[in-house]
Amino acid sequence: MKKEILDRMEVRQGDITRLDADAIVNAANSSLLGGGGVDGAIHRAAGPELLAECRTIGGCPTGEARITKGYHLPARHVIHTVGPVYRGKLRDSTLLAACYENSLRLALENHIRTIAFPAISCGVYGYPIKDACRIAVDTTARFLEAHPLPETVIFILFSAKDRAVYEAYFKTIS
Ligand code: AR6
Repeated sequence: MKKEILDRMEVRQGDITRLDADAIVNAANSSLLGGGGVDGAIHRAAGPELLAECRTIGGCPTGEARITKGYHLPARHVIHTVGPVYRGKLRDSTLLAACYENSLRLALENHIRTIAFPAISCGVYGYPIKDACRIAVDTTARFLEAHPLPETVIFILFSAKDRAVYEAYFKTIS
């Protein structure tokens, strides 16, 4: 993969709610009214104003994305996307790729320079991390090839194990 594209992607380990980025991505459910995992953590850190704005949106289908403000988060915006529940079908990968593509498109439209993604669908929704990582990175790389924004995409993994999966994949494509 081209160095200019690789240089626009970063892997980190940590808590996405602490990240000072133009936008962080939330692995939401289709109600957009909160839940557990990273969704619960984002709502807790952003405060009740985030839920109030989400209520005005009226939900989001799987694979699509919606943008809100970040309220009390260090991040200025939250891009909420709904990953697929993993069932081992081809359609799961199409929907997961759509989450990345649609989130990046919203970022571009909103002039976002730095965006951070958690491992969408890799918690409660059961997507295997290795497969999800490939989809996340390949979809993002294709988008970055075609667009000047976002300038930087951070993949932020909660566990050391998941970070190692991303780092190993980047080694294979560098
Ligand atoms: N920062 C970064 N990553 C995190 C954080 C955090 N603070 N907390 C968890 N993760 P999940 P899903 C990782 O279950 O599989 C919710 O209830 C976590 O280790 O949050 O897309 C929603 O409302 C995992 O790798 O999201 C939906 O109902 C990844 O984030 C449902 O869960 C995603 O795990 C969505 O399930």
